[in-house]
Amino acid sequence: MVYLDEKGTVNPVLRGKVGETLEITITSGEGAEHDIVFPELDAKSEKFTGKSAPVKLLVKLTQSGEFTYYCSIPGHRQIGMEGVLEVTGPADANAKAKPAAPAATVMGAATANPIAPAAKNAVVISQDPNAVPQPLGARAPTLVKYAIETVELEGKLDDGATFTYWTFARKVPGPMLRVKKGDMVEIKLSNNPNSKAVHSIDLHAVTGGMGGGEHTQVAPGETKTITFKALNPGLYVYHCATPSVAHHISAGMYGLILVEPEKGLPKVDKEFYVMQGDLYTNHAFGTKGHHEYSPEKAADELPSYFTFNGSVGALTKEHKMSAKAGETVRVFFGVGGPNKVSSFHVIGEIFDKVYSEGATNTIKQNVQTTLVPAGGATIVDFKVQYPGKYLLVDHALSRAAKGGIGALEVTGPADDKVYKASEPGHGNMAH
Ligand SMILES: [Cu+2]
Repeated sequence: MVYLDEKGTVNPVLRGKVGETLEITITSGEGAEHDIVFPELDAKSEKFTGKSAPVKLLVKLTQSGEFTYYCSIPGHRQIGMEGVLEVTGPADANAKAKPAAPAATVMGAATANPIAPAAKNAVVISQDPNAVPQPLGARAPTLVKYAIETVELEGKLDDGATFTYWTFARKVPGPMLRVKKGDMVEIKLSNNPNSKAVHSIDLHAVTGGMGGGEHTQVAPGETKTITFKALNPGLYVYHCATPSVAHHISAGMYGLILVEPEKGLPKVDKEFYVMQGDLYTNHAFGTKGHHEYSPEKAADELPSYFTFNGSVGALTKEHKMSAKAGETVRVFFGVGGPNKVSSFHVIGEIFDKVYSEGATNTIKQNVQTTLVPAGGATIVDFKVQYPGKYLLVDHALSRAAKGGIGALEVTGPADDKVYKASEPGHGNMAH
């Protein structure tokens, strides 16, 4: 991505003299959202897309020197949208006064961080953990087709808080895909015409083509298709692979694809779909109002939120995970990230089996906590033998207070040969 002037010069050097005002008229030649900023001169255009009217920006040349201009949409500067403005002439007296202390104080006050009101049209984006496709059974390899739309929308982040999510099919995580080893899998990716960014899909189950990321970069309103052979069984993460990739993933663009081994997985009574994400917003955890993505916090890897299935309370209030005592339970658990690994644990339970890192051919038994990498997954199986509330957590437990918690409700008779207490519990560790 680059800036072009009317002669077609890439990222042209702009020139002016101190005291002049530079007028820039700018449009977009493609679908994604852009802007132009001159941070050293306090000038910033409105954001625009291919559908916007041309945007005008006036830049007051208050001091001489060489200044940078670039697109402030995360990732765009890094992939080419950057140029230079040269200002010549005597330094202006007013401009010199600017860095003085009183002015700087006023600037500081003006750039406090007020939050916009929560988006009124915000929708529930959290994926239902029960939305697991049926096991495929013993069948011959076949052609499996998926059509997925990427959608940007205002979503509920927490009580009274909203966030601009980027999604696969309007949910976080995106739909769980389930195929069999040997299948040919067709992925048709469409980007909603109302999107502002380009999106794509990279599935870790794919061999070649950067997992699909190389050939699925779709501008708003576009559709692209890839087909791959599911060569290796296992549980794999998929995610958007458009720069800045960390932004697209953090904003919700991840999901899981299960490639069943030939004979499938052993049968269980209940299967669930859960994914952890670290979310970087421009306000602290718990602030009511509308949050936007913060590239600065992402660069420092300091998440304001941790989520299980996209939002705070997704698996404690929005959706129910339940089972009966005596049933066998399986959790397909993945970490979208983008950055933080998970020490996945269920409070009051032991994993009877763990398919570490989503590998279906090696099984560990009797595991308390299992490590799941960013961009990785695991399958855990356990039999629930006692009623109550079982909390799903990342055992880096500060994260539970930032939203990273879920609950599995087990009903049925209490077997005092399994567990016995002298006093009734309060059962309310999840807020
Ligand atoms: Cu994307």
